[in-house]
Amino acid sequence: MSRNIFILNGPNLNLLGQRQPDIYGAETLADVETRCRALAESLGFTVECLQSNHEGVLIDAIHRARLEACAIILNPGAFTHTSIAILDALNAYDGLVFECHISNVHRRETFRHHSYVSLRADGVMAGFGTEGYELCLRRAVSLLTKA
Ligand code: CA2
Repeated sequence: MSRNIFILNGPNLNLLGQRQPDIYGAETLADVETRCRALAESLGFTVECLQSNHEGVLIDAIHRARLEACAIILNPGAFTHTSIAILDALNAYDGLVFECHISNVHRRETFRHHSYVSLRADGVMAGFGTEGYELCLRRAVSLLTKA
Protein backbone atom coordinates (compact mmCIF):
# COMPACT_ATOMS: atom_id res chain seq x y z
CA MET A 1 0.00 0.00 0.00
CA SER A 2 1.22 3.51 -0.85
CA ARG A 3 1.93 5.68 2.20
CA ASN A 4 1.57 8.88 0.25
CA ILE A 5 -1.31 11.30 0.90
CA PHE A 6 -2.35 14.04 -1.51
CA ILE A 7 -3.36 17.43 -0.07
CA LEU A 8 -5.20 19.31 -2.80
CA ASN A 9 -6.41 22.89 -2.60
CA GLY A 10 -8.66 24.61 -5.09
CA PRO A 11 -9.23 28.15 -6.35
CA ASN A 12 -8.08 31.20 -4.42
CA LEU A 13 -6.52 29.21 -1.59
CA ASN A 14 -3.13 30.46 -2.79
CA LEU A 15 -4.26 33.75 -1.19
CA LEU A 16 -4.39 32.24 2.28
CA GLY A 17 -2.80 34.56 4.84
CA GLN A 18 -2.98 37.54 2.47
CA ARG A 19 -6.72 38.47 2.59
CA GLN A 20 -9.78 37.89 4.81
CA PRO A 21 -7.88 36.65 7.92
CA ASP A 22 -11.17 36.97 9.88
CA ILE A 23 -12.54 34.05 7.83
CA TYR A 24 -9.47 32.07 6.77
CA GLY A 25 -6.83 32.91 9.40
CA ALA A 26 -3.37 34.40 9.11
CA GLU A 27 -1.36 31.38 8.01
CA THR A 28 -0.22 31.00 4.42
CA LEU A 29 -0.80 27.85 2.42
CA ALA A 30 2.95 27.21 2.54
CA ASP A 31 2.74 27.28 6.39
CA VAL A 32 -0.10 24.76 6.34
CA GLU A 33 1.73 22.48 3.91
CA THR A 34 4.92 22.60 5.98
CA ARG A 35 3.01 21.57 9.14
CA CYS A 36 1.19 18.76 7.32
CA ARG A 37 4.43 17.46 5.83
CA ALA A 38 6.08 17.36 9.27
CA LEU A 39 3.06 15.67 10.85
CA ALA A 40 2.79 13.08 8.08
CA GLU A 41 6.49 12.24 8.36
CA SER A 42 6.22 11.84 12.14
CA LEU A 43 3.46 9.30 11.48
CA GLY A 44 5.42 7.38 8.83
CA PHE A 45 3.66 8.87 5.80
CA THR A 46 4.51 11.37 3.08
CA VAL A 47 2.37 14.10 1.57
CA GLU A 48 2.22 15.66 -1.86
CA CYS A 49 0.66 19.12 -1.90
CA LEU A 50 -0.91 20.85 -4.87
CA GLN A 51 -2.97 24.03 -5.21
CA SER A 52 -4.65 25.04 -8.44
CA ASN A 53 -7.14 27.63 -9.57
CA HIS A 54 -8.12 25.33 -12.47
CA GLU A 55 -10.71 22.57 -12.21
CA GLY A 56 -9.00 20.35 -14.80
CA VAL A 57 -5.67 20.47 -12.97
CA LEU A 58 -7.38 19.26 -9.78
CA ILE A 59 -9.15 16.50 -11.72
CA ASP A 60 -5.83 15.38 -13.26
CA ALA A 61 -4.32 15.24 -9.76
CA ILE A 62 -7.24 13.12 -8.51
CA HIS A 63 -6.69 10.74 -11.47
CA ARG A 64 -2.98 10.53 -10.60
CA ALA A 65 -3.92 9.74 -7.00
CA ARG A 66 -5.46 6.46 -8.23
CA LEU A 67 -1.91 5.09 -8.53
CA GLU A 68 0.06 7.40 -6.25
CA ALA A 69 -1.92 8.10 -3.08
CA CYS A 70 -3.72 6.13 -0.40
CA ALA A 71 -5.80 9.15 0.65
CA ILE A 72 -6.79 12.57 -0.61
CA ILE A 73 -7.42 15.59 1.62
CA LEU A 74 -9.22 18.07 -0.58
CA ASN A 75 -10.31 21.64 -0.08
CA PRO A 76 -12.05 22.21 -3.40
CA GLY A 77 -12.74 25.89 -2.62
CA ALA A 78 -15.80 27.15 -4.49
CA PHE A 79 -15.71 24.05 -6.76
CA THR A 80 -17.18 22.28 -3.70
CA HIS A 81 -20.52 23.80 -4.52
CA THR A 82 -20.44 23.55 -8.31
CA SER A 83 -18.31 20.72 -9.62
CA ILE A 84 -19.91 17.46 -10.68
CA ALA A 85 -16.68 16.84 -12.64
CA ILE A 86 -14.62 16.75 -9.43
CA LEU A 87 -17.21 14.45 -7.84
CA ASP A 88 -16.98 12.12 -10.86
CA ALA A 89 -13.19 12.04 -10.59
CA LEU A 90 -13.40 11.23 -6.85
CA ASN A 91 -15.90 8.47 -7.59
CA ALA A 92 -13.25 6.85 -9.81
CA TYR A 93 -10.76 6.87 -6.90
CA ASP A 94 -10.66 3.95 -4.46
CA GLY A 95 -8.75 5.48 -1.52
CA LEU A 96 -9.90 7.62 1.38
CA VAL A 97 -11.26 11.10 0.67
CA PHE A 98 -11.54 13.88 3.25
CA GLU A 99 -13.21 17.17 2.40
CA CYS A 100 -11.62 20.00 4.35
CA HIS A 101 -13.00 23.54 4.69
CA ILE A 102 -11.25 26.14 6.76
CA SER A 103 -14.44 28.06 7.51
CA ASN A 104 -17.72 26.71 8.82
CA VAL A 105 -19.56 26.72 5.49
CA HIS A 106 -22.87 26.00 7.27
CA ARG A 107 -22.74 29.33 9.08
CA ARG A 108 -22.21 31.20 5.81
CA GLU A 109 -24.31 31.91 2.69
CA THR A 110 -26.82 29.21 1.76
CA PHE A 111 -25.05 28.54 -1.56
CA ARG A 112 -22.12 27.19 0.51
CA HIS A 113 -24.32 24.68 2.35
CA HIS A 114 -24.44 22.18 -0.49
CA SER A 115 -21.37 20.16 -1.45
CA TYR A 116 -21.08 17.75 -4.37
CA VAL A 117 -17.83 16.44 -2.90
CA SER A 118 -19.57 15.37 0.33
CA LEU A 119 -21.42 12.70 -1.65
CA ARG A 120 -18.07 10.87 -1.95
CA ALA A 121 -16.16 12.05 1.13
CA ASP A 122 -15.33 9.61 3.93
CA GLY A 123 -15.26 12.60 6.28
CA VAL A 124 -15.99 16.31 6.15
CA MET A 125 -14.19 19.02 8.15
CA ALA A 126 -15.50 22.57 8.40
CA GLY A 127 -14.79 25.45 10.74
CA PHE A 128 -11.60 24.17 12.37
CA GLY A 129 -9.44 26.76 10.63
CA THR A 130 -6.25 25.57 9.01
CA GLU A 131 -5.85 22.98 11.82
CA GLY A 132 -8.55 21.03 9.97
CA TYR A 133 -5.97 19.77 7.47
CA GLU A 134 -3.93 18.15 10.25
CA LEU A 135 -7.06 16.66 11.80
CA CYS A 136 -7.95 15.11 8.43
CA LEU A 137 -4.40 13.79 8.13
CA ARG A 138 -4.58 12.18 11.58
CA ARG A 139 -7.91 10.56 10.73
CA ALA A 140 -6.58 9.24 7.39
CA VAL A 141 -3.51 7.73 9.08
CA SER A 142 -5.66 6.26 11.83
CA LEU A 143 -7.91 4.49 9.32
CA LEU A 144 -4.98 3.39 7.13
CA THR A 145 -3.02 1.87 9.99
CA LYS A 146 -5.92 -0.02 11.61
CA ALA A 147 -5.57 -3.79 11.30
O1 CA2 B 1 -13.84 27.37 4.00
C1 CA2 B 1 -13.22 26.92 3.04
O2 CA2 B 1 -12.14 26.35 3.14
C2 CA2 B 1 -13.79 27.13 1.63
O3 CA2 B 1 -13.56 25.92 0.89
C3 CA2 B 1 -13.02 28.28 1.02
C4 CA2 B 1 -13.53 28.70 -0.36
C5 CA2 B 1 -15.05 28.90 -0.34
O4 CA2 B 1 -15.51 29.15 -1.66
C6 CA2 B 1 -15.77 27.70 0.23
O5 CA2 B 1 -17.16 27.97 0.27
C7 CA2 B 1 -15.29 27.38 1.63
C8 CA2 B 1 -12.88 30.00 -0.79
C9 CA2 B 1 -11.40 29.99 -0.75
C10 CA2 B 1 -10.92 31.40 -0.84
O6 CA2 B 1 -9.71 31.49 -0.13
C11 CA2 B 1 -9.22 32.71 0.19
C12 CA2 B 1 -8.25 32.74 1.17
C13 CA2 B 1 -7.74 33.95 1.56
C14 CA2 B 1 -8.16 35.12 0.95
C15 CA2 B 1 -9.12 35.08 -0.04
C16 CA2 B 1 -9.64 33.86 -0.42
